[in-house]
Amino acid sequence: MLLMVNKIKLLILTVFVAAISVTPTVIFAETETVTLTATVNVALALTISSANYSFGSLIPGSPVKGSGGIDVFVETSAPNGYTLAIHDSVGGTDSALLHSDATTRIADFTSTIASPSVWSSGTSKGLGLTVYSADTSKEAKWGTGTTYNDANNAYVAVPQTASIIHSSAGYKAGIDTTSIAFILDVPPSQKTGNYSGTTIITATAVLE
Ligand SMILES: [Ca+2]
Repeated sequence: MLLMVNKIKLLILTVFVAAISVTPTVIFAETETVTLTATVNVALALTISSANYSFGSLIPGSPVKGSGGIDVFVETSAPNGYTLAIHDSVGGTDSALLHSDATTRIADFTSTIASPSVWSSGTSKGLGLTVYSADTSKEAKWGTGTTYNDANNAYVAVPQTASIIHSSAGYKAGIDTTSIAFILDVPPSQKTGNYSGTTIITATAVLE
């Protein structure tokens, strides 16, 4: 009898275990969120439409302006825009244009960046620079010209050390373009021959 009771208990236990095994499994799930952060530092890219500016042949007294201006392209994330500066690293009133004798130079135009002046054909002499177009706020001092050879352009000497010729304020999402051009005339006494030289354009991001 006792054995029978135990068998019954065993049977009950077996049924009970089987009942647990068919209970659906409970699935637990949790989520976590990953927050991404990054800081982009200020960058600036400067390119120009042409690295050469040829005046060709010049007859003293008849100014020449080359065959087109140079577009200066600046792309920057700077919150307050950028400035454009120019210099020639040549002291005194000399321009970058140096004779192949390595001694004789063509003079700078007389007006300074602080106060550009319109070219007086036949009277004005030297190498002059103008800013004739700007996507952002061309300064009024550069005159009302809109093309590289516009008679309403106002010109300056290229200084020895970098000086700002244009300020482009504010952030821009794309490329900002400023256009510059040169003019050249010399006195009748200017030594004949070939002259060449370089000027340097600098774009500087304005952070604050
Ligand atoms: Ca100069």
